Amino acid sequence: MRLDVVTIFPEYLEPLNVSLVGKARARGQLDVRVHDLRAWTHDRHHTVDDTPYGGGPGMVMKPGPWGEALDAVLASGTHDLPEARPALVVPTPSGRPFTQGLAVELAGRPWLVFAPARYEGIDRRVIEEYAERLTVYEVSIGDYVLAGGEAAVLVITEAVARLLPGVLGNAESHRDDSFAPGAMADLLEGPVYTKPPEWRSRAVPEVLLSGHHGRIARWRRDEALRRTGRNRPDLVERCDPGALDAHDRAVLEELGWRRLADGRFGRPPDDVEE
Ligand code: JEW
Repeated sequence: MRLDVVTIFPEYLEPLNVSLVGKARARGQLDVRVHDLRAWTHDRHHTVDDTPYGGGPGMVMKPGPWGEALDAVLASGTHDLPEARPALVVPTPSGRPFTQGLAVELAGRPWLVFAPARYEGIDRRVIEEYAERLTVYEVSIGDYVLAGGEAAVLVITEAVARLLPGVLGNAESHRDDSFAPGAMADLLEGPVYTKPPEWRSRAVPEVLLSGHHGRIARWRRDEALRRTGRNRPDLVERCDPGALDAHDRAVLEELGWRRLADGRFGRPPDDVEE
């Protein structure tokens, strides 16, 4: 897979030299190229921003440098074949949510071009222009406000790179990752432990040392359910009732969840005295 990143902060992408992505690059599994947007400016101050039409606070990234940069990056590859065409990925707080499903989709593409913005974002005409030639993904990595898209590029790149064939070693291979579509009925994962069996007077839960695989599986599932109910009630609410066995239902009811008419579970009302 080929990845290009066009940014005014190339040094922000240094982590792509490290760890999983860095190793995939060293092995030739990933071809990563980082470009300085200011290389496609022509004024003495290498200006990439200007005031917003219509007024308002902040600055907007000018379309000129982005157009020249993206044209140059696109021209540097052979994408005559439609299936080899790059996808343009633009991080923005108003994009579609970045999920494991979208990571899988992006991992299936041969070439991703990232356009992380700064200021108040990029002049809309740039996105419209490239949407006529490429698949454009405007993506949000979460409901919080970053100062620019570079950190989102690092997040998306790591989630995508680990899905590429041969990038993960056997030791860290894909298990039933939470959020992988269909994983464990969409429950969060429970806690994990390793040696020693006692650390600072804290024992590893005895069931995990019991060798009783049935009891271990049940305990892990209970812990996963408890954690999901506490941290992600939205996942419990949309859980397919067919994915829950009688024991699961008992655990949820013990935690105060109520069974609704359709078999799904409803969140107990907050702060209601019983
Ligand atoms: C994010 C890129 C570039 C992604 C996620 N644009 C914009 C914008 C910004 C702040 C508030 C409103 C709009 C700043 N900003 C970015 C923010 C990505 C840029 C400029 C981003 N959160 N924030 N998930």
